[in-house]
Amino acid sequence: MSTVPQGGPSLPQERRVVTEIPGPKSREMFARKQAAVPPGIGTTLPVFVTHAGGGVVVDADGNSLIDFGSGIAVTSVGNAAPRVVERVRKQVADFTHTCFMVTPYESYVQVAEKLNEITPGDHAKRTFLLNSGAEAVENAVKVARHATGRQAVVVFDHGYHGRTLLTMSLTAKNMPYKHRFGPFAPEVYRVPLAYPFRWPTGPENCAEEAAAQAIDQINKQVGAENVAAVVIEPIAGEGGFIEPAKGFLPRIAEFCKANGIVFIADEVQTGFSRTGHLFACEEEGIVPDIIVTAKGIAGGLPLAAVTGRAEILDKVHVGGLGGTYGGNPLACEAALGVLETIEAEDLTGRARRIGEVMLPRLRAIAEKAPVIGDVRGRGAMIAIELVVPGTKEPHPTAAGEIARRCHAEGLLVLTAGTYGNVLRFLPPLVMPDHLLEEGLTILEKIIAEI
Ligand code: PLZ
Repeated sequence: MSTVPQGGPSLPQERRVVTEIPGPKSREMFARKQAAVPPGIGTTLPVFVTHAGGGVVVDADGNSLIDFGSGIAVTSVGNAAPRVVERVRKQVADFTHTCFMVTPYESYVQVAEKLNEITPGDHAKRTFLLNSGAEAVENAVKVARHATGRQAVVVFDHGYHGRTLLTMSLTAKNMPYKHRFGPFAPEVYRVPLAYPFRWPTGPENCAEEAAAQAIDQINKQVGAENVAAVVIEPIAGEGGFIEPAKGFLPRIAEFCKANGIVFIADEVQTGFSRTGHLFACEEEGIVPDIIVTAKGIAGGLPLAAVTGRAEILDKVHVGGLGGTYGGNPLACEAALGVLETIEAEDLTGRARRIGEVMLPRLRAIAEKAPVIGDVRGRGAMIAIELVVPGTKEPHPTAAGEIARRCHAEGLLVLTAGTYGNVLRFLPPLVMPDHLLEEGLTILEKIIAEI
């Protein structure tokens, strides 16, 4: 065995805590980070990574952490996944960039063909590629406005769509995303989301009432005939893994269809098997007019896509869409490697299995811990919402404290939520069972302690 730790799946799949976390080497680098990088770029856990793969992240001090974050739902196939590494390695030696708009290359077209094939709906589709989720959401809105000749965009409470001017405007939460960054883009309208745990009249009425309110607000305040697009996450990610009550999404999609509104599904966080379907829209048979993807698409290389009905995307004039790096050849090869891996290793089934392990264990933990108000999610996109016991009052300090203690024990977890009171779990889909179980055991112990 090599003495130098290797990245990717050859990395020992074990939790190993050999220093305090963060250890001395990480602390030294973090001090340099504080001096060189503005504080606006926050840090969830200040350990500096040297290797990662399978279900672990290894830091500069030799600690091996169980990864329940996947770099925010990105490394679903694992870090340094073999098929990704192999393709990218070959590509980086062949050529690194030409700009697809200047002189094209085949891998971009292959990614487009593949996305046209695997996204929901069997209508004629087109795909174009960008660098980030935010850039792709912006482009989807540009296309919808162009195709409809309308301007208004409808978004939802708890929604997150990015940090650029338009996507920040589409995002619901002020702190930290919007605070003092205005003025925001015009013609953005926000309507209620069917949030079962917090719906005033209870979860049973949530879908119907929320949809009725949303549609009423659109009709009254905007006018359906002025709406270019509705943009929605099939499960709100940053907002706290809120799965809209069943029936809500189909009702909104139906309203869009009846009124010539482009239904845009933001599957940046939910896409590529994360929720136990290739795309989360499949759960309720939703066929979006445009689907936006990023994150899990390319194993961490920057890539995002807009895939939609040919008759919508084909309306934009020649040269109206693009960007220097969009669909970079390294990122396209990575995406092809990801798609091969998902198929070969049945990662969609694997995500479902992760949910089947996590949900019952978390529900059992919640029964003994009144600080857990809700356990929810699908596949490998699972969360617990923390509340002041006996109430529904959000408890962000409990979420922060649990996360801090998990980190100290070598379990990397992320927080989320409009109220900052959600712990979210996004393991790589290739995480071995023993690490998943060990992570849950640590979580159980820490929750019992607080
Ligand atoms: N749409 C649904 O989840 C990115 C944000 C991390 P980019 N979510 C992680 C942070 O704090 O900046 C996201 C998303 C959904 C769009 C985006 C934006 O994707 O690739 O970060 O631009």
